Amino acid sequence: MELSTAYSLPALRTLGPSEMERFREDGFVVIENVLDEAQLEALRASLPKLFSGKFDTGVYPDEWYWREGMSLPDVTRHMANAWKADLTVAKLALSADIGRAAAQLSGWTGARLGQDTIWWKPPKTKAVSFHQDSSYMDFLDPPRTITCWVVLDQTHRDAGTLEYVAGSHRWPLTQIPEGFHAPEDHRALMKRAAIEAGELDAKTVPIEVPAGSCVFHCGEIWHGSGPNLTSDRARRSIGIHMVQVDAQFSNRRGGYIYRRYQRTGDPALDESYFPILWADDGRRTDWIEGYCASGRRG
Ligand SMILES: O=C(O)CCC(=O)C(=O)O
Ligand SMILES: [Fe+2]
Repeated sequence: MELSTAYSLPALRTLGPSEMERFREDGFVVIENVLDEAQLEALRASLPKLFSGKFDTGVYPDEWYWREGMSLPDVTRHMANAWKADLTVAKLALSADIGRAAAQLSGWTGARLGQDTIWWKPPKTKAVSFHQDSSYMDFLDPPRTITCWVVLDQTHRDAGTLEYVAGSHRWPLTQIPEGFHAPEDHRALMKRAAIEAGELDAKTVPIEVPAGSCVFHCGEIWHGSGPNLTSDRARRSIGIHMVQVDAQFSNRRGGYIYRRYQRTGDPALDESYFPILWADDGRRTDWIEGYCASGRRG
């Protein structure tokens, strides 16, 4: 295991026609045995550190929704772009192997990190509403994303695992949902979208996989997660949301957080904020390895 560089994940280097086919048909594909136990332990240890505001780099994540002593105890703990704060999350989120697999599955020439998201559901916590990740990508052209959902605990249908509607990536794209956290019925928006898509028999697939698995899903697929009904299982995961290497800021509205990183009069994505993980011409943002080792970006 390399401690001071972005994670090397060889299991993601061997995706073949059957994984491509699953991803194209279902909109998601499960790859098991990607992270080893040491990597998982290190990532699990970062979560309580981050949510108590202990940041390796001294820099805040871009989004931080749950705080000890301030937030409701029974909602999912959620944070975005923890890679800017925590060097262990950075080693995962900036992995070239995740970027290469994402580009391969999407048919892109390369992948940048759009953002990372932490999802921590302790026992007896509430659901996350079904949604399509691409609804949040309005601020980019093309408005597309692919997610690598990294599983830190063995998942279980009663412990609020992620659920997909296979094939729902072919339904129309909807607007950003309201009431994302702790909805009454986490599947309600998906059911409405299913009716609009003329899909009368939409079935959800609960993902039950071992810790260390990665699930890649395309930005258009409907997914969400139910409450953690158990009293003894944590459900922790990290989403790595990637965008096409040559994506640019769009002329549309949207992106109330990430558009702050747009330079005036310039639609280009800056590698300081949207680093290139992998590209078929060999490009990879040059400060990544140094940053993972020391927290410095050059
Ligand atoms: O982990 C969850 O419950 C939600 C994950 C998700 O929506 C994502 O990674 O895109
Ligand atoms: Fe999502």
